[in-house]
Amino acid sequence: MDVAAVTELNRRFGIPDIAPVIEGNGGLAKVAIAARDAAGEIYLHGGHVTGWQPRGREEVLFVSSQSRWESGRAIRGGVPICFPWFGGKADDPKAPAHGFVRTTAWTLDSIVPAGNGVTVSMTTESDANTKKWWPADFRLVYRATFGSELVLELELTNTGASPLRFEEALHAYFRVGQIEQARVNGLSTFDYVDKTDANRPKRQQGPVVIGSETDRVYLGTTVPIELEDGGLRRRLRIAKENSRTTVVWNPWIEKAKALSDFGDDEWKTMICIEASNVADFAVTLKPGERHKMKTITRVVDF
Ligand code: TA6
Repeated sequence: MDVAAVTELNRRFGIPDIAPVIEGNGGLAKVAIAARDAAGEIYLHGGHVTGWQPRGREEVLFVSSQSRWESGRAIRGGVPICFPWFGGKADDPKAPAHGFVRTTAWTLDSIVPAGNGVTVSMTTESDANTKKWWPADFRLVYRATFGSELVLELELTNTGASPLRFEEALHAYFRVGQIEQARVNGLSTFDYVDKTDANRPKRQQGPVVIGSETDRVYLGTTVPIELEDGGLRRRLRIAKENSRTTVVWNPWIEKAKALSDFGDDEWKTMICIEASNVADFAVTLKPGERHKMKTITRVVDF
């Protein structure tokens, strides 16, 4: 985006000192939040949250040092928005992984104070480009509130005349001190699909610990979960609404090497925990209907 366009966005929407619109990496426009309760940032590219640091705490989100910052490519890290499908598109191997909204420019609608934090709202809608991949008419509104909690709301409206069925995920990358010292509590006894083992169905017993490539879709999960991080000596409490699957991913050694926008050793200091509605838990909306998936993340003492 050119400097004049960023300057104009800042004039229209920026909150001086607390939430200006500035040029971020790759010249992409971002809202840079420096509020009393939190710092953070969100790019118009992909509606992509790339930072959240509650006051008195360390940065919570992971962003790869090798990430690309260009239209048409997803930022590696932060919270990519996966929509309207998750992973590969079942009927089109040429379609972009995780859908098309994480690689397009969203429209900035507002930046408003929210207590001692800030809420940024963005929108993306169906158009001729999206219909090349997916025929539906839709409007997607994303509200990100950066405060003592990170609250992300993804609201879809079916603006068309026929029902639509979609998958969605807030594909959040969290920093950890050392992945072997991390564990995810709250998924015990849930069934999951193990994508590293031919999608075999399995059942979780106890906390999720990471000791190899991990790529799991936990089914029917609606409860809050906790990321316990022995390395950074903190816990993240991740609650959600209107989401019935949770994805847990760490690429481990070989997959990390295979990703050109991910450092070979970065698997050691990240884990993805993704509120989602995927596979059998995809959502169907009638014309005019709305659906809002929400996550609420908070840092609590170790
Ligand atoms: O959420 C886990 C996953 O579906 C993995 O299978 C892996 O592909 C990851 O997403 C990253 O996908 P991306 O398209 O961002 O490289």
